[in-house]
Amino acid sequence: MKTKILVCGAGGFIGGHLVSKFLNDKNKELICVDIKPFEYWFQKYENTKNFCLDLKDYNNALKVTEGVDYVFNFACNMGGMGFIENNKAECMLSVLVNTNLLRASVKHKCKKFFFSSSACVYNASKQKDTFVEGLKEEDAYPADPEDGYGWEKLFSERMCRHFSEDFGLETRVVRYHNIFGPLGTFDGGREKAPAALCRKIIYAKKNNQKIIDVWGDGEQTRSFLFIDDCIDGTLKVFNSKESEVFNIGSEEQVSINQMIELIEEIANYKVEKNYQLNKPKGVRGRSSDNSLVNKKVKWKPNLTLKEGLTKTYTWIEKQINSGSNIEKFCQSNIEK
Ligand code: GKE
Repeated sequence: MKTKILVCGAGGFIGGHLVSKFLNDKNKELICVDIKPFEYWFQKYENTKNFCLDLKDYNNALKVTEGVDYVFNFACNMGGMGFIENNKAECMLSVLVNTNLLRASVKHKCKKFFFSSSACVYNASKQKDTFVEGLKEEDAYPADPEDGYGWEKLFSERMCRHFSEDFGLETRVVRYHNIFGPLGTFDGGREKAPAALCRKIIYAKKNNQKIIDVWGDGEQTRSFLFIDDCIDGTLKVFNSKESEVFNIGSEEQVSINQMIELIEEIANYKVEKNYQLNKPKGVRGRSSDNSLVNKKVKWKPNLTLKEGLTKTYTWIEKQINSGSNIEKFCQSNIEK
């Protein structure tokens, strides 16, 4: 008997990479779901069962979870700072997806449920300075997460915990810290800083422009995790016996200006920066503390930021140079 795995949000960035990782395993049957029409999926495969469905409808959640062993939920309405700061209600509506999937998983006696949470759950007071100490899992409480998106993630984390306690559904939850890499959004408003800044420098170099727009003063700090490390961490947590919430992030904290310098080196092109102080900036500083996940699950990232950015830059440059459809795709407004 094959193991039946449901990946929700399979047309998106992380979901798509997870499906691609599972593809060669002949013992797995993959069911892929996304709200986006198929032509907009980042990765779509012939030998998987693919559904374009809105999981905010409970009947759809019931339909796709039937007979499933493992559920991975990446489905949510999200994006970088430019998106989540201006679409708080939309972001919070993703709570329906997770609620429906949890209920349906209990009903169909699924064996394990994975929820993708975010570093946006962390208490704002721990993120007021640049180059902050890495956030430990316990720093999510007392609760003061990112408005909208972060509250939804924190609430859904707790719902997983209580479904586990009250209904015996085994759950795994991780908090992703700004995941980036190829086959992710790089234009259109949902893109995060690594892809956005690669894109801006690629366009500047192509068009011989000297100046790029940078949101904020460039001194704000973050850590960014490459997608391959994210998938590795996701599977290590999922397959482990540990059921607490874990960070999946990098501890290599840089300022946005420092990240731009790395991209300049990759591009072999220097730019001047037009700092846009009225654009969405988010927290002042954020990074991951991986001690817990390292100790309990033996996971840590492998790639440096520069290695990850090199792969990402190369992929985005290729998309832009080939006039690929993916740009159009990135601009698509998923839902109104
Ligand atoms: N998106 C973007 N685009 N950000 C820029 C740009 C730009 O062109 N230029 C500078 N920035 C700055 C933002 O102002 C922000 O201070 C920083 O880069 C990081 O922005 P981001 O990558 O969009 O998102 P955040 O790290 O602030 O927040 C993201 O956190 C993740 C979890 O760590 C969220 O948007 C979620 O996507 C996610 O949960």
